[in-house]
Amino acid sequence: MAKEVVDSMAMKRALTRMTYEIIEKNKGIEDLVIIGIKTRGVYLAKRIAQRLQQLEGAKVPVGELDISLYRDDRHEIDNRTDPVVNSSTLDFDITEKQVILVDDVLFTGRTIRAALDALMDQGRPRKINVAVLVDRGHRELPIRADFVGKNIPTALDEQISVSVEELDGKDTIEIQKI
Ligand code: 3GP
Ligand code: 5GP
Ligand code: MG
Repeated sequence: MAKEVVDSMAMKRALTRMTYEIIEKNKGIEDLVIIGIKTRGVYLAKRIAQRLQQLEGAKVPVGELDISLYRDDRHEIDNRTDPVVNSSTLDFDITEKQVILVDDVLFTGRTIRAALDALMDQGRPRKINVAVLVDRGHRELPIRADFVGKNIPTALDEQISVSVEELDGKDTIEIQKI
């Protein structure tokens, strides 16, 4: 049974707070680019970019990375397989930029590691920061997020389900046993 742990208002507030933190930490939005990890990370990246524009009055480039678990015969989520980057839509150069990498859930850290690899192949950013809506713990690599919406400690047999208005018709974060 799914239990709602974050409702629509709380999710919006968390994204707004993260946006303020990004502005503060980067001392403005100059040279900032935002890259979302598909699928839901992209919608969250776009929301942060919208808020940055409202608050600072300037457009920030938004790109997408498609990362999936590297196995053709995969029918269900298998965290024993390392993620790889499938495709990316970055129509801007990241050299010397301050990159904010956005994902919905941070778990083992393997997705972020794959994303960092892919970004490094594309140029030399001045700095990369990680923003996630949910940190559910259980890291397997020395990776952490710089901006966190909610820390939600989980058991390994629990799953976090993030819904976004654009895709799922609602903004919520739920937790359930699998
Ligand atoms: P997302 O693409 O919007 O992030 O990985 C495919 C989808 O499955 C993801 O959606 C994610 O929300 C969901 N998912 C739920 N639990 C897990 C998990 O433990 N590992 C991975 N990789 N994805 C999960
Ligand atoms: P990691 O690579 O850190 O183990 O997992 C991060 C990626 O897997 C994220 O893109 C996220 O979508 C997905 N993921 C891992 N655990 C969960 C979870 O409990 N819920 C959801 N929604 N996604 C998860
Ligand atoms: Mg994701």
